[in-house]
Amino acid sequence: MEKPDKLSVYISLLLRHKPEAAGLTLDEHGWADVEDLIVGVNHSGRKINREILEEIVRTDNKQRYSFNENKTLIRANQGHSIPVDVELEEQEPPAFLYHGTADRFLKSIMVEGLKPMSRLYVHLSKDLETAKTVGRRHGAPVVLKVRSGRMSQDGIPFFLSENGVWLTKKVDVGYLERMDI
Ligand code: HQG
Repeated sequence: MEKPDKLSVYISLLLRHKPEAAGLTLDEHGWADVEDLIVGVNHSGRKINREILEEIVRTDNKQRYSFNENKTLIRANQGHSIPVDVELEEQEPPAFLYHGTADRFLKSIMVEGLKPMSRLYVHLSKDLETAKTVGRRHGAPVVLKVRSGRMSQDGIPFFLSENGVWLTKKVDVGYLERMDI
């Protein structure tokens, strides 16, 4: 059996970025049919069944996926590059949030601000440690402190995903400060 973490990466690719790779379609809210997903993943040469899928959803370290109530549909909670509306909840952010990135992006970020790049939103973490881990994915980590409270006062909306990731459309340079980590 393929290790669940590898399968999870593939499921995340399908549900966030490339559903067509397994012959899937997502509806406007990002839902895919569970049966179609199982068939599609098996067609790709990987082995999955409903039990394995439920285990992946239950144990995912970032709680990346949700089923609908009767478990006929599945979607990623956030992180999409394709334009779906996962019915994010707009919420008042804490005074500060954190963004982990790599030092090689810093120069451009300090000119352009944080942009969503290939995704729909800029992803922000509520604590420094999580941000550091996110930054490490890209290289030598750098953490930026985001004045989210001020942004919110300035009328910029924030959303909190099902799995606790803060999202916003962009962050202008004036709201950013590099941290010593
Ligand atoms: C950078 C993972 C140059 C940005 C994580 C980041 C997260 C700029 C990279 C989630 C820029 C995009 C998202 C600018 C932003 N110039 N670089 N103006 N603005 N960037 O992967 O936030 O495991 O799309 O700093 O935990 O790293 O997939 O975004 O370094 O929550 O569930 O462009 O992905 O979650 O990279 O990560 P990404 P991210 P999962």
